[in-house]
Amino acid sequence: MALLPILRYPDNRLHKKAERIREVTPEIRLLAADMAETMYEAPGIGLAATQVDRHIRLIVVDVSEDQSELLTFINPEIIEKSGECVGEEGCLSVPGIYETVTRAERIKVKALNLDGKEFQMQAEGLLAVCIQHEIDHLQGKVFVEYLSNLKQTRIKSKLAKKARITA
Ligand code: GNR
Ligand code: NI
Repeated sequence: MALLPILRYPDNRLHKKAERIREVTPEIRLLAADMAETMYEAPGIGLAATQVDRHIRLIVVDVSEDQSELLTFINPEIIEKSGECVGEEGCLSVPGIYETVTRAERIKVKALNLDGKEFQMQAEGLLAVCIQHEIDHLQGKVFVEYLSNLKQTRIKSKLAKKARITA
């Protein structure tokens, strides 16, 4: 297993659109395991392949307190959504920034598991928010794009400044 470097906003690679996975190979399973390790180490509650510069439709999520509920979604699709839920979001690719985003409260997702088998799952609350956040990454969308242009500009310069200090 290996820890993978996480892309930091602003980075054009975070806006690439991920490709559908044609076959769940051992390489995909290894990437999913490395992504889970990277997510837990960060620590975060989700990670999309886009964030580790792999532009394929793969996400991992675990919103449990004790890292006991790892979920892997391959080619995830939201097939139903309802309600609204307003909450603070953060992102491992946008460190130190927390902003309010409105999402669907409840979703139904269809995906493949690591055996290449299709499954469906209902989610609500934080799990639903996290899955929507990760699927956005696969579309090349970072949560700050829901904010005003002014806020996006401020976040970009704040992170650029921080990168200059830490580099
Ligand atoms: O760790 C994470 N926390 C989080 C909190 C609120 C809404 C979404 C998230 S996802 C984030 C990890 C991450 O950046 N995934 O892409
Ligand atoms: Ni994120």
